[in-house]
Amino acid sequence: MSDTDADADASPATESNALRTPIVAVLGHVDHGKTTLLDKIRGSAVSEGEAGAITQHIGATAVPLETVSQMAGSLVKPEDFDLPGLLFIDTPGHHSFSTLRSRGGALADIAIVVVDVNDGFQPQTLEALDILKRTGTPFVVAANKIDTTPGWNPQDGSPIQGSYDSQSDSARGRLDENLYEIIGNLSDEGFSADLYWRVQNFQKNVGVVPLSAMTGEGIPDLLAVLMGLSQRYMKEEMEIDVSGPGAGTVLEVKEERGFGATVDVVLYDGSVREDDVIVVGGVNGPIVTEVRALLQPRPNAEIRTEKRFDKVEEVRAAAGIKIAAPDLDDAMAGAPIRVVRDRSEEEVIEDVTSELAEIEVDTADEGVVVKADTLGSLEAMANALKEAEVPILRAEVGDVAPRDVAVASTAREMENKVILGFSVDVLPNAEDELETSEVRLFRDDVIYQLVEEYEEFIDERQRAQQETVMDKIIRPCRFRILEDHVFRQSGPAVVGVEVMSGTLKNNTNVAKWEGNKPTRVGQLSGIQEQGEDVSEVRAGNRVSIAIDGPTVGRQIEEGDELWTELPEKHAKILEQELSDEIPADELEALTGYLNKHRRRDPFWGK
Ligand SMILES: Nc1nc2c(ncn2[C@@H]2O[C@H](COP(=O)(O)OP(=O)(O)OP(=O)(O)O)[C@@H](O)[C@H]2O)c(=O)[nH]1
Ligand SMILES: [Mg+2]
Repeated sequence: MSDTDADADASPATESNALRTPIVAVLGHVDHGKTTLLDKIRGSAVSEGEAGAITQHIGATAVPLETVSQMAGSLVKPEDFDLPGLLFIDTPGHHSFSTLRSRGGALADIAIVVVDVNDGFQPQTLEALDILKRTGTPFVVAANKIDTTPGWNPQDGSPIQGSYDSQSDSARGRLDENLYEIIGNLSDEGFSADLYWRVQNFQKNVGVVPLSAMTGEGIPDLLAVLMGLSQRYMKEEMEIDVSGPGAGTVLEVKEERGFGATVDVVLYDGSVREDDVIVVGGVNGPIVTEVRALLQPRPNAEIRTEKRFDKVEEVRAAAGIKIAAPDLDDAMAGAPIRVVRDRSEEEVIEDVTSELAEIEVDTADEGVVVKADTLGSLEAMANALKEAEVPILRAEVGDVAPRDVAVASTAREMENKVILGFSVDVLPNAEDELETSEVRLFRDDVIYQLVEEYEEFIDERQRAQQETVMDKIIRPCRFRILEDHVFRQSGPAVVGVEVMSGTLKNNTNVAKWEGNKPTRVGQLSGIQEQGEDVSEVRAGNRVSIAIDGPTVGRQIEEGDELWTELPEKHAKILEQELSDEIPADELEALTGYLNKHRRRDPFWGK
């Protein structure tokens, strides 16, 4: 440890045992209490300082074993553990957690899914569970805000058993009801779950820990479960070569006074030292640079909000660390970062490139433009769009730039002249371009909402298009001249008819089938229903109509079956595009008309 200075001892991972800190991701729906829970554990007030109390970026906090055992009291005895503590990753509830990758897997070793006991499962709860399922990450559920149960008698900082014992039967009953609802919801999602003290095997079953991030009751239990789980099932995975070249994931790219662009990183393997050459995934490919300064947040401090960093010479996994180095402006949140050290630079660049390639999105020749704030969210967007069968022309990390507008405007179809922006800003000059182009921009901070907004736009457009088509198109109709209902022979002929199928409209051409051919007999010039002029009449009704052209007894007769004459093009559109939109009787008229034509010409209207 000769090259480690005194400052670095603040890192929980500097002991020679080479067991790294487990990485614990805190996930859950907006406002369910993730940041407050971490605040309670680390003794800070990050949540209160957040704009609108909403977490915008992923953060990291190293909590040493001593702090954990202080909080957990008798439930966590430091001598029972040889893990150095826990590294907590806070995530924004409105954001997808898949930002957190490491070498193709999940960055977190373990997760806490925070669920508000009163609010229950919400969209981001499900999103979090989906990702945990996909990545096979073990997790516990923190059933938070138990103090809001009506009639609750708070027991600050107490283990849950003591807290339970101090409640009235009715308060306990209410809480139990909510807890069983959560257990039921978990089982609906395919997880076998129970209250944590009933769980024997945490690898098979999900433990639910009732707690309050506000009063701290139940938090000792949560910490005991996390420590127990890590120590028991993950010790092997925690054994790393702490002096090997570091590997990590970029959480955020930030300007820091005096340093320029810096990256906040979660280091999950090896170590990083001052003057190490590093390779970082960037918007325009891997960036090779040299570490100028390693800035470590103090223990129990959130890297996201910390103002005072200790400058250190070396950091060992697992840790949250701010790295200052030249040329980091184009670094990408969510991208890999690797220390070169005794390997060849090419080899490490290759490593980073292939990891970036894993996340690359399938693109098509025609599709929408996607922008997202991090690689992980870009990947999540791409997955969501694939599921919704929306093709992507180009997908990139970064704010909406003029170039994106230019690319989107080259699309042929209006529905592809679109930019979908997830958690990104619009650069001022792109704003101007958007105003003068046909390109539409959709922006949101929730992936599924962004996809939904776009789908609504598509539906709306299709509906509008169909309506204009329907307005312009001639619709099929079959009708019959009634016996003894001839009111005028000709000029125009006025007869009583019954509409058999479809809708009869004024000003349409009337045809009669003779042999295999329709003959136009004239044009409808008036419809009267019970003495009133109408412009159309539905199947099943009897009306009198005036037809310009024919004479009754010559071109038409009592009892004749007549049809609205359909242009071939209209018949084709009706059959191929609108057959789901028109009523059954009209479809029958259409089929009848087509069949008659096709007896002569099988390809008519095709
Ligand atoms: N009564 C009570 N309120 C709580 C508890 N935990 C959190 N809150 C409150 O719930 C609100 C949201 O808490 P946060 O910790 O910011 O929630 P979050 O999950 O981090 O939210 P995002 O970061 O936006 O996803 C705040 O007003 C907290 O004070 C709890 O256990 N009891
Ligand atoms: Mg938060």
